[in-house]
Amino acid sequence: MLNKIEHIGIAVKNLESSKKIFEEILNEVSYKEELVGSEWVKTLFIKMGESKIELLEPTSENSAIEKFIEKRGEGIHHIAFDVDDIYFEMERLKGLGYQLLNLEPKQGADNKLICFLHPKSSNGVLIELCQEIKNG
Ligand code: CMX
Repeated sequence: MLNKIEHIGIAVKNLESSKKIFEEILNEVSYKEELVGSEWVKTLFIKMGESKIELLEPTSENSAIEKFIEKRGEGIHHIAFDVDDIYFEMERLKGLGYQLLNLEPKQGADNKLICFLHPKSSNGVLIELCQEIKNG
């Protein structure tokens, strides 16, 4: 089941200056900064009700976020949906013909298993499925 919008990802050039902007707008202090080495990205999360805003700053020219900013500038990069069972949803969407970026879920930021759908198969919107990793 898809439960809610878990977060909206925003590509930024500089996490520090964007942190100030989004903390001011949301009137909320960020709760986590995390480097995701495998994705060449530094992330920062700010809570907003049941959802979050995730800021993403590229740490290398290999980063998809770097390519995105070069081509389109800073802005909304993806929408992430919280799911109960990411394996089930991946199979379901693959069966319907959607292009998954990975065959198995990957470890993402903020203690999540994640999988992206290619924006070409979803009207130009990059969609992330994410499932909280339950510890213990
Ligand atoms: N939204 C919509 N369209 C996008 C896009 C985005 N975020 N990023 C790229 N595109 C478009 C490109 O403009 C390009 O369009 P055209 O063919 O019309 O020029 C097309 O998609 C292909 O883009 P590409 O850069 O050539 O890239 P790939 O096909 O190799 O990339 C993509 C696939 C976009 C899904 C991937 O690069 C990506 O963004 N992956 C997600 C990475 C990410 O967000 N990691 C952070 C994870 C942190 C966490 O854990 O939360």
